[in-house]
Amino acid sequence: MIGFFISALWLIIPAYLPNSTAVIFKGKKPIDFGKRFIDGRRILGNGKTFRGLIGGTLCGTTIGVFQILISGKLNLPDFNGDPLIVFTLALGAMLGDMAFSFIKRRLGLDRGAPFPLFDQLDFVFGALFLTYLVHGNWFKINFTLWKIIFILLVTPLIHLAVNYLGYKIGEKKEPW
Ligand code: CTP
Ligand code: MG
Ligand code: K
Repeated sequence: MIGFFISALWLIIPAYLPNSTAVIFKGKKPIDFGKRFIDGRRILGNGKTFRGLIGGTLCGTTIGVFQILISGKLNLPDFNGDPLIVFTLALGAMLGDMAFSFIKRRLGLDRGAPFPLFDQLDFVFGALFLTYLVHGNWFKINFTLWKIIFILLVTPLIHLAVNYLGYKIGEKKEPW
């Protein structure tokens, strides 16, 4: 039982890390180049920068490769020993985060405005979706329905705790 919880969290770590490290890597150049959408609002907003995207993806991939290396010793999922799988999880996380910034702007929510549950889960949706698309076989074997449900339930709690920490140490403007 405990193995189920630990392996579920283990599988999603390469997607967790990009989100928290993007805050630390935050850059200046916004991915939407400051451009506006047809509704007159920013496409993504100043909270999505190239540095954040690249730094977050690299950090997620790095920890994933490290996980691959130690997975055998710990008897945990080994991502097929494939760095592309952990890269996909990390990149998917950042793309999911961007996708929901796009949706937030369309809903008229300013950068940083809270969008409860979606702020906490956008990167998980993105990571799972992209990995399902690109590595479908591996995904179906490793992300069972119960693991996905567990991840969706526990992630908002972990996310809030980590962001609160980031807020406290001054890296984040809002505690969400
Ligand atoms: N960040 C970044 N580049 C990214 C993602 C995040 O630079 N691709 C940095 C930004 O400084 C951002 C912070 O990480 O403000 C926190 O990320 P997030 O909460 O996702 O962004 P918000 O500022 O809340 O913007 P949005 O309303 O668009 O989600
Ligand atoms: Mg936010
Ligand atoms: K977000």
